[in-house]
Amino acid sequence: MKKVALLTGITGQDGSYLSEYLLGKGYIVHGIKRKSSQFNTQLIDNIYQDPTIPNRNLILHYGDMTDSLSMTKIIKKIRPNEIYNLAAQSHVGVSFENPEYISNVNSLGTLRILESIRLLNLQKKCKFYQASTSEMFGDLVKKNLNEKSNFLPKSPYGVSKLYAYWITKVYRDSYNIFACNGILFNHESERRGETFVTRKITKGLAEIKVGKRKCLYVGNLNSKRDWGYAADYVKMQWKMLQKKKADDYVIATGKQISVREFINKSCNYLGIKIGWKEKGLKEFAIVKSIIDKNSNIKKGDIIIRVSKRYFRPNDVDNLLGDPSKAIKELNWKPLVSIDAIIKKMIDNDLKLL
Ligand code: NAP
Ligand code: F7E
Repeated sequence: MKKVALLTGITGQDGSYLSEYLLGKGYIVHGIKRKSSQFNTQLIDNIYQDPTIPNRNLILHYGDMTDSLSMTKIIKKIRPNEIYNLAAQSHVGVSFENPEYISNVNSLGTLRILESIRLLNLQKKCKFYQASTSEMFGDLVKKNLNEKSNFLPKSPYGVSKLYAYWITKVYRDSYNIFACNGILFNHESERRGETFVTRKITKGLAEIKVGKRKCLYVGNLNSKRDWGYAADYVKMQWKMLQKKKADDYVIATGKQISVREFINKSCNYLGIKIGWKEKGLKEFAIVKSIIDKNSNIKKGDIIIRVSKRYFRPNDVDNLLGDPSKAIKELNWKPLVSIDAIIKKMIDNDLKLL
């Protein structure tokens, strides 16, 4: 019998990679998508329209994390072996603008699924994965963060995800549901949303390179992140649910760089040598030389500026994970370096242009 998986957030970065991975493993994959005014399935169209994948193996349902009736109805109909709860309002900056909605989706949405598993008596049949996040840590602890570190979230997003993390543990301990938290540090890819800083940089610099844009405006350049590759990380989401015992795992690379270094590396890959001038909100990057003489950029062009608009009321500016437990117990190690991620993202953004 084929295993049946249900993915919330199937239209997002991780949902698209995980569905490909599960289909490759022979799963029947069901995904929940929101009704939107425009098509929102771009990231899964390749598999949805793939003639080699039988229609019955990838099935989409309309639903919403804020609507318990729709969620319960789908779970009752499908009776999945595994649920991957990837849906979220996932932008930390935006969570300061709509904290109530983000909590409804991220916190109560998780509770709604766990309650459905319990009320439908699926405890023995259905395993549950919760997409937890390094944002729950905040940045007060400067050393490598692991499963035993304290949580000190600094944004409505971080707090909403901390509720989801704890309610997952509470349902595991109280009702014997096989429920795991994957505490994933930032992971990026060609499919990353365009408002997250890495994709904003790779896409923005690609546009500058081909003459479609003059300058890119960013926020906190000093913020450091432990950036990994999304297609690599989703495999760990599956692996957690294959263990004998449900547990929580940090997935990270154990290395970090700043936003400024990410820009330097990206420019380097594009053959643009830049220098940084001034400090704080006045800081900018100026072109010192370019390898490609046919490029639209000239020496002396200012291609990056800082804008107050992209600062958050409160930012986590130092995140570094310790993935030792996952390396040991899930038999894993991060495979894709930050330089390789930048190359993949820029090559893709140039191709799209
Ligand atoms: P993403 O690209 O932003 O995808 C989020 C998904 O959630 C999209 O499919 C989105 O649908 C869906 N969604 C949002 N609101 C919804 C609602 N009310 N009802 C139903 N679906 C809704 O995020 P991602 O990068 O793939 O991340 C996957 C999960 O991991 C998220 O929970 C995120 O918080 C968490 N996480 C991400 C990272 C990271 O670095 N990427 C790290 C740690 C944890 P639409 O397409 O309709 O918007
Ligand atoms: O910001 C700084 C910003 O929005 C990274 C989500 O997937 O990972 C992600 O959250 C850093 C922050 O990701 C800009 O202030 C500077 O310090 O790319 P980001 P995030 O906030 O780390 C975690 C693990 C998740 O769980 C989330 O779902 O970069 N930064 N300038 C900027 N950030 C943005 N977005 N735009 C800028 O212009």
